[in-house]
Amino acid sequence: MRTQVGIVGAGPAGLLLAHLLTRQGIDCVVVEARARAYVEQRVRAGVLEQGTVDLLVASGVGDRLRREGLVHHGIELRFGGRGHRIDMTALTGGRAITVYGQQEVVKDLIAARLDAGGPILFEAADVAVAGLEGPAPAIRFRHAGAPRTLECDFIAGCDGFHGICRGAVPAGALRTFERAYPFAWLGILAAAPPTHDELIYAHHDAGFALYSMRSPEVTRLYLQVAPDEDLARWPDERIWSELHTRLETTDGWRLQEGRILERGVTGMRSFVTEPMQHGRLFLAGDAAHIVPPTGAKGLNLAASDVRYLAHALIDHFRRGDDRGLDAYSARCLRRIWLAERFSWWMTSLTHRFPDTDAFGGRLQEAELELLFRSEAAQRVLAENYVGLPFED
Ligand code: FAS
Ligand code: PHB
Repeated sequence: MRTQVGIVGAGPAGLLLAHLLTRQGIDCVVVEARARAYVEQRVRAGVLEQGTVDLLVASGVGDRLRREGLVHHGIELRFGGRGHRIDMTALTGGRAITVYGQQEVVKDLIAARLDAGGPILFEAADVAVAGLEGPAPAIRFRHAGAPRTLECDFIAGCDGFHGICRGAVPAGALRTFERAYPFAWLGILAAAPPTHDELIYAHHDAGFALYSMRSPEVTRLYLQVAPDEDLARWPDERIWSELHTRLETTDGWRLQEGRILERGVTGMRSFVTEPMQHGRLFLAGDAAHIVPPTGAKGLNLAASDVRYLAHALIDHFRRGDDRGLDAYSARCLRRIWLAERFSWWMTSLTHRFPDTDAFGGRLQEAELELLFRSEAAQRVLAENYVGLPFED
């Protein structure tokens, strides 16, 4: 088989790239290891930056997002039993976030691609890439039991953190930067009507907690737990009692419980690969970088990477202009490091670190107090949270 751009991975990065390229008549094929049903039900992120929403709407896959997405103009920070709202829209000249499940974005992109007759090869096995440094790289895999080779002009590695593309780059050609956190998140989806109409980030002596939602019927909640936490040690009652403890305020706000629909533990790490290109392989999304979810940046960085990559590939195929491809890695990394900094800062601000001493604990509280008092500090948080404008 032959195509212009071979895309490994049908997550948000791979699917959005395929969508943006196909709209401009660039030929591409998506090769995905898992089945469609699995990819469409995987619960992950839920917050879309202004720029991500604008991109999805402008490229014609924003109808359901606009109908069902929950637009939020602020978030709340809680500590010491008190809450403080950050009016993001007022502080950023009108920008906002939209709460819309990642799997809904994936469903919309898969539907749009199949409607457009664009190929997605689900359940591809033994996927490997080759010839990255030559003029005609290839993706090799087994599909429907038969060995297949997809010859490409370029390969987009959108196969996530545990994919094969980053590992296919010769040792020494990439440099990685990493930070692991001494905790994880226990996340639940619950059939409980939201008790609050915006997200709540709570700093508590017992650990961090996050109140989020997916719809008027479903809430999404997270608890800071030990890095190797065993879910079996968290019966429903214990999860709810811990959420009540960490989220409730002295003014009587009370969390509404409901049947737990889904639960999981997610590790926390910061990770960046430099550069994000090797020969004719371009890495995008979690294949190149990971952020702790506290800043709600994971999905949004994947979208901004492929926005730059699509522009660059279109310039290459349309005009033979390779400046975008040559600048791809540096352009993405400037935005990625800003998001890494923000995600690390939000995590440091709101979580309990086992090795924090008494002095460190007071500094954390002072940082939160500053946010309660200083509009300038709130503006920096708001600008980063809704998403910094793209620097094109
Ligand atoms: P993805 O991992 O989404 O997609 C990669 C795709 O490649 C997958 O479909 C995978 O099956 C496929 N693939 C892998 N190996 C392959 C191979 N060898 N061949 C072919 N295909 C292959 N972010 C938040 O902001 N909030 C959250 O609450 C949040 N929760 C998360 C929970 C978890 C468990 C994880 C892992 C991430 C979470 N994130 C969250 C971050 C998340 O949103 C990611 O940033 C986002 O999924 C990145 O999208 P992609 O880069 O497309 O990678
Ligand atoms: C979510 O809704 O899943 C969510 C929201 C904000 C975060 C992380 C996850 O920071």
